[in-house]
Amino acid sequence: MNYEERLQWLLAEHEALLSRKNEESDFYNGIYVRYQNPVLTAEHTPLIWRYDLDPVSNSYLMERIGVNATMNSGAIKWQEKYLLVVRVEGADRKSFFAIAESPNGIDNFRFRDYPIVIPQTNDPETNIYDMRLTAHEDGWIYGIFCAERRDPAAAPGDLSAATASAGIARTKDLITWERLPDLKAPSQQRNVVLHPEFIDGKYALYTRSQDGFINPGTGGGIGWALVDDICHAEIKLEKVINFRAYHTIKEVKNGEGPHPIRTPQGWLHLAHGVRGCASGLRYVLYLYMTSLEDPSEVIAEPAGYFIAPRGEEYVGDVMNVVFSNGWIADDDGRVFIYYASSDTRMHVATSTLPQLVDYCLNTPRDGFSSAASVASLIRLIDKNLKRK
Ligand code: BGC
Ligand code: BMA
Repeated sequence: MNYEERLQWLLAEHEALLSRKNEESDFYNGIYVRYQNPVLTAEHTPLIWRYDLDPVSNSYLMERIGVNATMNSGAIKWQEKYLLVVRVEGADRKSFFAIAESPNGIDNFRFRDYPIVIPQTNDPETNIYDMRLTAHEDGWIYGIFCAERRDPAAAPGDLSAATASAGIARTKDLITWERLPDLKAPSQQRNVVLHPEFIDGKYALYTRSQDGFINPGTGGGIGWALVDDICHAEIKLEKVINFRAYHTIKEVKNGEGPHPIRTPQGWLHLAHGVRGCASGLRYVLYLYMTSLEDPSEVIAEPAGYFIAPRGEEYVGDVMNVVFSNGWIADDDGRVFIYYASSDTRMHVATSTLPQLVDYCLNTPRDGFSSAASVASLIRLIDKNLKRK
């Protein structure tokens, strides 16, 4: 093939991938529907990002800028489209944000031509990732993300020690972003999420304090903090609202996913839980609910995970991981849950608010022992066997 033939082939393959229809998979649990194809992969990124399409300067039609992964995406419905603020990770390991939009939320996601330019503070970070979007009642759309820097206290030969803090940006049009100062906090913070409503006239943040870059240490779980001024956000008082616990799916770490969704029965939350095993850390997703009167008070939490890796989802750059920082509650009650598998690609699962609330309110809670799990199981078996 000559240059022109190869280019035409490349364009046709790319278009076929982007316009491929996504069908429901045969996975069934009655709680949510999984789809056959990922909604975004590195191959979905535009060819104009990766190739120099000038036959003179790129006669081999080579990739000039490699993309490694499309993962942990924030989500929002915007002008009748389902929009993801995707964490795109380059072959150079730097992450950045780019918007991909779809007419139906399950397929035909297309990236805009340009990535998002996030202005830097006067302490520029090395890497940014995992944006949570919140259309706040103050009229702005906020994006809170992790801003990572080399640990200033690292020994000269230690090129891994890092610090995580919460970067804050806001926009009104999802095109131009204003950067606010990073969240001031007594500890490192990676998973910070803005609650969509004012609480007692203040901004409310879900937090996850951590003693070190990886280790939550004494950090007990997902926290809650009220902030007076989002333009100079500072955590003064942080209380833990969703605790880690021994021998659960969130023994090692947990963190809020996207912001919770208001339902008549309470705020519906999606979070990730992490446990250690011989092959490393295992990341799964779980749901819990908090009260409408006090969003920091947990009122329901099913035992165990809601989504865990399955099939090809296990495989990727960081194996055995599902992670979510974006979901969309549609006007008709449908919920689109966007999750990444193994830090590599994006998927969607769909459900409805009544189903997810039913799941939260009627799935047995964790009894924290094998004996308690057996007791729950026997209660269900008894109930089923007593039916005529
Ligand atoms: C990576 C994140 C990861 C974090 C903690 C960062 O350098 O980019 O994906 O969650 O380290 O392991
Ligand atoms: C982190 C997260 C994600 C990532 C996960 C697994 O701590 O913040 O960025 O998906 O680890 O690598």
